[in-house]
Amino acid sequence: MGSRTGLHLDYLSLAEFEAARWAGVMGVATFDGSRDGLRETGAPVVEINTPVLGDAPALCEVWRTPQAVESGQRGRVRYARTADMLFGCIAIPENDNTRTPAEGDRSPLQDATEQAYREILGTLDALGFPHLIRVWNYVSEINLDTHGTERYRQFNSGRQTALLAAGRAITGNVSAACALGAAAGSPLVIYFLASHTAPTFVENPRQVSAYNYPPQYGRRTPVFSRAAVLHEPGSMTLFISGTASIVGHQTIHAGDTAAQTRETITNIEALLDEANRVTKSEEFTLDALACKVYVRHAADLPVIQAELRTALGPSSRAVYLQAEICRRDLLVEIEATAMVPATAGM
Ligand code: 3EB
Repeated sequence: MGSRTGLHLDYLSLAEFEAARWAGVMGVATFDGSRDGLRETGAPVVEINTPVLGDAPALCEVWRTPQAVESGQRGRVRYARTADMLFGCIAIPENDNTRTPAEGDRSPLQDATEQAYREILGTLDALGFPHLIRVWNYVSEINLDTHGTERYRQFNSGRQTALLAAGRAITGNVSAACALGAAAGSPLVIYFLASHTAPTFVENPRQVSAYNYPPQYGRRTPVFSRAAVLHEPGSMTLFISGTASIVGHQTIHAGDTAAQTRETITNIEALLDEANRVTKSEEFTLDALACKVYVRHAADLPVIQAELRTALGPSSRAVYLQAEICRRDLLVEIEATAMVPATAGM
């Protein structure tokens, strides 16, 4: 999906990707270890361990641009850049997570997260792309308690600490994001898009901003915006963060997968309305979305698929991955991207 002038996103099978044009690829994410043969693009390939569900074998998430692309590496960050945009990724193995922690010890995940974000933010500074638009975070065993706290909270600590150390905001103008589980033993994997020009960040009027969550969800808040709009000449891209069945700051419909899916779609509709309002556009609609759906229990796939097809229509674009979600009571999380013509005057 995408305009001729701006960023493009496609979800393709490996065969489709190999048949498609290679020019203009900024980055590729793969989800089930099917990256063989992708290496020689020059663009970064992100390997994420979240099994693909349904009938989409060897799924590739492909980010393309009509602009000239140059790829490179800085520290452990592999990247591809155009004149306006940066795609990058980093994978950091965690050390010795089985070691019995000493009192007050920092966890290996907190360290890995902090290091990853320091390298990412350092790369943005060095290459001159100050605006982090969208970040995808994959954390193995995200719901496991170690070192006295859940690993998602350890991740939040590391992320917030690194942002503060870099002198960056931890509320307000912060990137859209998602944070999901990945198979045990996977490294911490993070990929991102950044830009020269400031995006517009969007919050959901139905939800407390995540960066303002009360302390019951962890001493260090999750730092992300509910959505971000990238403005390019002739096009806009809306990045909707991982969205779930949360109203206010509370999970609702615990145990009911269908109701959680419907509530999540209601949250996404609220974000579309809000994105249209702040960009003075009418273009952001449910049928413009390409959705990536994270399913906690693979057996819930048919229920979630049925709800999504009802809400989005038969032509809806959605890919499904099995992943743990960062609250134990959440059964489904949906992220989405929409590329639409630019609004005059924005
Ligand atoms: C939520 O709304 C669900 O920590 O980066 C969604 C999107 C969630 C991003 C993150 C977490 C993150 O709080 C979880």
